[in-house]
Amino acid sequence: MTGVDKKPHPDTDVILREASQGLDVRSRRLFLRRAVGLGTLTLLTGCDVTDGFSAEAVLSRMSDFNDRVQAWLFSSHRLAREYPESAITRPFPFNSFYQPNTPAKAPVIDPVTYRLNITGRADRRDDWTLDQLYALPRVTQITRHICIEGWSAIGKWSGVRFSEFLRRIGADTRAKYVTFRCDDDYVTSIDMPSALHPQTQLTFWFDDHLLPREYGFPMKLRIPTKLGFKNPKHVGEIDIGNDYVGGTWETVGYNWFSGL
Ligand SMILES: Nc1nc2c(c(=O)[nH]1)N[C@H]1C(S)=C(S)[C@@H](COP(=O)(O)O)O[C@H]1N2
Ligand SMILES: [Mo]
Repeated sequence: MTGVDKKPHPDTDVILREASQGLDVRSRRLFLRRAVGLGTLTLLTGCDVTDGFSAEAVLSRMSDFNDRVQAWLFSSHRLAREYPESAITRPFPFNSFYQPNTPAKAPVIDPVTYRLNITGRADRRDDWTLDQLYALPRVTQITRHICIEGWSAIGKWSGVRFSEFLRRIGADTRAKYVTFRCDDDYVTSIDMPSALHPQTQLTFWFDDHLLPREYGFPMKLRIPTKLGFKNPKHVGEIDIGNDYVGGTWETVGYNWFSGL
């Protein structure tokens, strides 16, 4: 296998409760049964790998299966909970894939020369300057960020709805994936329904200030319906296409869908 730590998340109960919030009692029970079922399924298959086959191949097929089951179970209309200002976690935690895992190592990006590149299946693939991006219609959310490593925190993020941005660049929304390449060489990709989810946000402001360097300057994608590692910071290129690219953590075994 891959050495991915499978310890239960300390906030699991809170997260499941919030994900099922707003559903009637019947749907909530169904949701919880399915959520538990998915975990059990993975566990059973993990234990089943005893003969001939490569464990990695089986598990990666299992993970693909989970992705499809989850995409089917959790419609793109389910909303993550939003919180009041008083719930914001201060200071907000920092996390990175590079070592040492410290804000001092975060990439230094010049706001004047920075350009966002658009590649793949979009009609308008011109580069964007930060001033052009800052002029887009702005929305704000206060939501919980959940890291697979076992912590969560509530933050306030502002920017443009990603669905609105995709509309402006004439993205082919029938394409399967949106891939994000970041200026610290981090990569992740998401499915199109998640990209079009109303709370998925291209974020330029954090807690009413320009996104600080350590939290992803000049831009991150905020997806409150997905785990933290599916929220790329320092985004430099957005690619729309049908080829599965995976991502930095996905490649070492984190489940690609990782969300609702
Ligand atoms: N470019 C980039 N994006 C990234 C990461 C990273 O190392 N580089 N780490 C991911 C992980 S695992 C988490 S938990 C969050 C951390 O975001 P934060 O520093 O704002 O808490 O960013 C995600 N996006
Ligand atoms: Mo994370």
